[in-house]
Amino acid sequence: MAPKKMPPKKGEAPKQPTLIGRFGTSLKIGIVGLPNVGKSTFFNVLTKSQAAAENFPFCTIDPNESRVPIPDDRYDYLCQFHKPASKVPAFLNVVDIAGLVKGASAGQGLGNAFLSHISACDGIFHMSRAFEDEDIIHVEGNVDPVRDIEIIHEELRLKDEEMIDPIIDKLEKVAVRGGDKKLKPEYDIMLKIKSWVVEEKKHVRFYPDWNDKEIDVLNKYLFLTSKPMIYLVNLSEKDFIRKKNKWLAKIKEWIDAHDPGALVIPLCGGLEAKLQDMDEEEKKKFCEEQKTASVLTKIIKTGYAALQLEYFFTAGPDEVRAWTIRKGTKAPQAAGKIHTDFEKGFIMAEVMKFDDFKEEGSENAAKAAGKYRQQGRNYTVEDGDIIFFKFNTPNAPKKK
Ligand SMILES: Nc1nc2c(ncn2[C@@H]2O[C@H](COP(=O)(O)OP(=O)(O)O)[C@@H](O)[C@H]2O)c(=O)[nH]1
Ligand SMILES: [Mg+2]
Repeated sequence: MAPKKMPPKKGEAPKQPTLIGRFGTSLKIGIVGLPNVGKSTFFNVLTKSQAAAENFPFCTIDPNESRVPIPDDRYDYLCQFHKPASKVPAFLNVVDIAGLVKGASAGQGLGNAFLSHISACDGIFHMSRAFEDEDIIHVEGNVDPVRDIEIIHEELRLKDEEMIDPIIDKLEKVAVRGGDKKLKPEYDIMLKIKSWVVEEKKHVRFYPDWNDKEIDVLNKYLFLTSKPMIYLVNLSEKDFIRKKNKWLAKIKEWIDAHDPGALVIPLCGGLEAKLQDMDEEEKKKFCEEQKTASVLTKIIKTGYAALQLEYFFTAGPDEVRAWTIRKGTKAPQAAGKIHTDFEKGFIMAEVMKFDDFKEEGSENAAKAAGKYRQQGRNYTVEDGDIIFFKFNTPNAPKKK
C-alpha cells in the first residue's frame, strides 16, 4: 500500500528534481536509530529550544512530535528592526521515533509500527552512538556505530524490498497481461527499482541519476530508502569537546563508500542539554573556556534544507513572519501560502533581498536605491526574500 500523497499545487515546485515525495510544506524529519543511542535526549533538547525561544502554544503536536523554530539571524534582525506585535518564525517538524532493532522489518520489537512512523516522515536524522557508558545498555552488546548504521540501513531496505513485489505484481496484471500501455513505463521503472534495491541491495537514494519519470514513480511510492538522511553521531562530552573519537573516521569512510555526499554531524546530546540549561552568560563562558560550541542550529538548518524547504519573509510593524515554501516555488503560489486570495488575485510581488535591506538601512532607502524590485508571476522566490504582495480582491460573483 502506497502512503497517501497530496496532489501537487500548481506552480509549487511542479517538477520535483528530488526524491521528496509528498507535496506541500508540512514535511517532517524523524530521528531514527537503535534504542539507547540518545534520540529522545536530543529530541527533548530540540523541543525545549522552542520553549526557550518563544512561547508558541502550538509547538508540541504530541509528545513525540515538535515544531522547532529555525534559528535565523535575518529573522532576529527583522524583529529587532520592526518590533512587531506578532512574530512567527519558520519551523522544522521533528518526530522522535522509538528505537528500531535488528529484525524490525520482520516485525521484531514492534518493528512494523516503527517503520510506518518512518514512512510518515520525509527525511531522517540517523543517530548512532559513539559514546561508551557501561551503565547504558547497548542492544547489540557493545558500541560499534558502523555496525549500527548498517543494521538500520538494512532494516529500511528490507522494508522497501517487501513493498516492491506486490507493486510489480499489480502492475504486471494491468500493464503486461492487461495490455494497459499507459502503465507499461511505470512497470518497467519498477523493475529497474527492484534490480537496484533487491538485487544490488542498495538504497533508492544512492542511485546517482534517476530521471524525471523515474522520480515521479519513486515519489508515488515513497520508499523509506529514498528519504534524505543526515547522520548524527552522538559522542561523549569529552570527545565532542576535544573533537576526537575513534569511530568518526570509520563512520566517514563507511559513508563515503556507501552514501557519498551525505552529511555527518558529530554532537553530544548530553552537552546540548547542559548548555540549554545555562543562561546566556554561563553558556558563553563555558564555550569559551572549553573551546566548544553547540551544533543545534546547524542540525536544525541542515534538516530543514534536506526537506527542500526554504522561506520568505513578510515584515512590518504588525508582524514579522517567515513563510515556508518548497524550493523552486513561484511568486503567486508563495503568495497563496499567506491567503488563497493573494494567489487568485496576484498582481505582483515587490521583492527586497535581506542583505539589501540591511545595507540600505530601511525600506524607503532600499526603494530609493532601486533595490525593491517588482516581480511577476514567473518569479521564483528565493530563500530570505522580503516580499510585499500586490493583489486584487477577487470579489466578482462566481460563474456557474
Ligand atoms: N554518556 C552519554 N549518555 C547519553 C547521551 N545522550 C543520551 N545519553 C543517555 O543514554 C540513555 C538513552 O538515551 P535516550 O535519549 O533515551 O535514547 P533513545 O533510546 O535513543 O531515545 C539515557 O540514559 C541518556 O541519559 C550522551 O551524549 N552521553
Ligand atoms: Mg527514545
